[in-house]
Amino acid sequence: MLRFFRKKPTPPDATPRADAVSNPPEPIAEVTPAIMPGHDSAAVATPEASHPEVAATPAAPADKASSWRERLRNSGFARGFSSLFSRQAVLDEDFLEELETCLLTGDVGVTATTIIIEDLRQRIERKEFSDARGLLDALRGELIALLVPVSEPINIYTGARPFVILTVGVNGVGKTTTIGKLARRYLDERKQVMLAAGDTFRAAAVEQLRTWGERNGVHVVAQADGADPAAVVFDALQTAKARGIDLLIADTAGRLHTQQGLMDELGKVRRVLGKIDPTAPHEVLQVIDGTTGQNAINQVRQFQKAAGVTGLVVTKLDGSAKGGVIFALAREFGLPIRFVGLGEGVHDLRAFDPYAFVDALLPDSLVSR
Ligand SMILES: Nc1nc2c(ncn2[C@@H]2O[C@H](COP(=O)(O)OP(=O)(O)OP(=O)(O)O)[C@@H](O)[C@H]2O)c(=O)[nH]1
Ligand SMILES: [Mg+2]
Repeated sequence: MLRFFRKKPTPPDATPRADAVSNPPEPIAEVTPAIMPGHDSAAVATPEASHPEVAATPAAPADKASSWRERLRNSGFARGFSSLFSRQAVLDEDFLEELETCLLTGDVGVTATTIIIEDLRQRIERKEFSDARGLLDALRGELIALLVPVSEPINIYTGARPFVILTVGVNGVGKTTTIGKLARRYLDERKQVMLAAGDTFRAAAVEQLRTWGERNGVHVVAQADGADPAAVVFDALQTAKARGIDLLIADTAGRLHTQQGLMDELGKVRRVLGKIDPTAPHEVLQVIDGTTGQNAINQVRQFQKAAGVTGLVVTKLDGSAKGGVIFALAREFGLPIRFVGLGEGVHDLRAFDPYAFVDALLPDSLVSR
């Protein structure tokens, strides 16, 4: 356990930057109201530079926060906070220890937890706040500050045609489902979408992707089971180019990050895409199961090495996932979290919004200002 109220040097770059909270990033392609500067002047009031506390940071609009909260209500993280805060504890060492336990058991990870707790401890020593409410308010800011730098949406409007997304990840994390949801999303933006059935390993995989294709009226390029996945995506990119498709999304077979041979295969898939378009794939999207816990860190490390991951999707946050792994991933890699999966339905993929996410995890009373 970490000890509180003791002096400990803070690593130079360890403190979450308060300015990250006060300056939401410029939106790129997909903008959510909670992070759109100027969208709602009341909601996005910029905190005074000299007072970086989060009391002044934008709260997600109430309807949005409640819809995220509805989906995340089973999160162990949310439940832990709710129980801690409902006890109206006074701000003492025991309270901070409980908070630390909450973060650790919520999958936030030791590194991010240490940073958050140490920062809060220093702020208590500076008497920036003196009650539990003030502390939780500060915590909200710390959590948001960790996530704001990784809340950069995918920008498929780069001029690349087609823009190619390669999805990767371990078995069963939600790759194919995410592809189905993404197809729907971009069809709704009036983009021409095509899918590549690069999972030739599992017999039912092509069928599963075809079903999503049929549901959305999207063409799926596929070959027989057991075909070389690199050949499938090569063929798909050629077809997509010839047809002037805007967005090609390639599925791949789930693989354990420890299976070196299968991991190397992803490198080959990347290379053949590059033969047709040297800038492809434009996005390597790793899908992470939000219930995985700290193992997600190893997964990302290995897929990053093998496939050059450029963005993350964290799925299944609607279930029993603790949700905290998002903070651990943000701290460890700084890779953009493009989307989160909040259910199995076609519309249950949300562009990641750090304000709505954090506000949904924290007790109601804290965010309804
Ligand atoms: N509750 C919930 N379930 C999800 C979500 N995303 C995916 N799933 C479910 O997770 C299961 C696995 O999803 P798939 O899309 O087949 O996963 P995959 O990564 O393609 O699996 P492999 O191809 O076998 O590696 C399915 O039952 C999906 O419905 C989500 O955001 N929430
Ligand atoms: Mg699949």
